[in-house]
Formats: sequence, structure tokens, C-alpha cells
Amino acid sequence: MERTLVIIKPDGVKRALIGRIIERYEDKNLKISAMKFENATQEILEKHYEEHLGKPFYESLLSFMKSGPVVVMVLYGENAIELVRKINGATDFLKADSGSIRGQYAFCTTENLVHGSDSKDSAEREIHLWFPELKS
Ligand code: IDP
Repeated sequence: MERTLVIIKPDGVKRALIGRIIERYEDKNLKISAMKFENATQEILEKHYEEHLGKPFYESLLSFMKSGPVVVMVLYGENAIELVRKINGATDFLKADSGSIRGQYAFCTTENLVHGSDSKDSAEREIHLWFPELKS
């Protein structure tokens, strides 16, 4: 069993896609073990996206992520990390598989609806960052 951190980004919330996005994960047998709806702070976003500091899209990414509330979840199940990334689809919306969330709904690479951790180390780091009250 693995766990991973998923964020439904502000565009997913504004476009009323929360239910349809969560359904994709549940349909693949992933279970929700924590979930909250909140406005992400500058501090948490700087930590979450620290690997992208200095990249051309960094500032617009952070302001987009602060443009409205997000849904943050911990999902668990077999191969949860890889499975979520497959369900989410490629970062570039033009390359995302048409059956994926981004492939179906995204029309922009920054505003691409969802985040999923990319490795076990990032998953643990991100879960600790967004849900400090949860045990390892
Ligand atoms: P991921 O979310 O698919 O793991 P990352 O490379 O970790 O992709 O990038 C984090 C987020 O930064 C992306 O989801 C997207 O919102 C934004 N982003 C990444 N690359 C670009 C780009 O080339 N142009 C604009 N935004 C980007």
C-alpha cells in the first residue's frame, strides 16, 4: 500500500469538477484518508513548489494556486503514486492522454486541474507539509 498527495487546483474547484475528479480516483480503488478545502498560503506553496523556484512559470503558478480554494487529499492504495499520475495525465495538456483528467478537461499547462506527488519521497514530504497532524 502506498499513499500520495492530491490537490484539486483552483480551476478544478471553480469549474465545479471536484466530484468528477474524485470519482476518477475512487473508480480505480484509491481510498481517501484525509481531505480538506482551503486557501493555500504563500508559505505552503513556496515549500510545495520549491523545486520550481526560478523557472519562468513559477510566479504565475503561485498566483494561480492562490486564486481560489483548493481541495487537498491523501489517497492510498496499491501503486497509488503512479496510478494518480496516470489518472491525472501529462503536465502538458496537449500531451495528456485523452482519457486522463487533464486530457479531458485541461486547456492550459499551468491551470491543469490537479496535482499528484511524483515519488514516494515527494509524497511523504508533501503529506507532512499539508497535513502535519498526520502520522508517517
Ligand atoms: P506535474 O504537476 O505534472 O507533476 P511539474 O513539472 O511538477 O508537473 O510542474 C508543477 C506545475 O507547474 C504543473 O502542474 C503546472 O501547473 C505548472 N507547470 C509545469 N510546467 C509548466 C510549463 O512549462 N508552463 C506552465 N506551467 C507549467
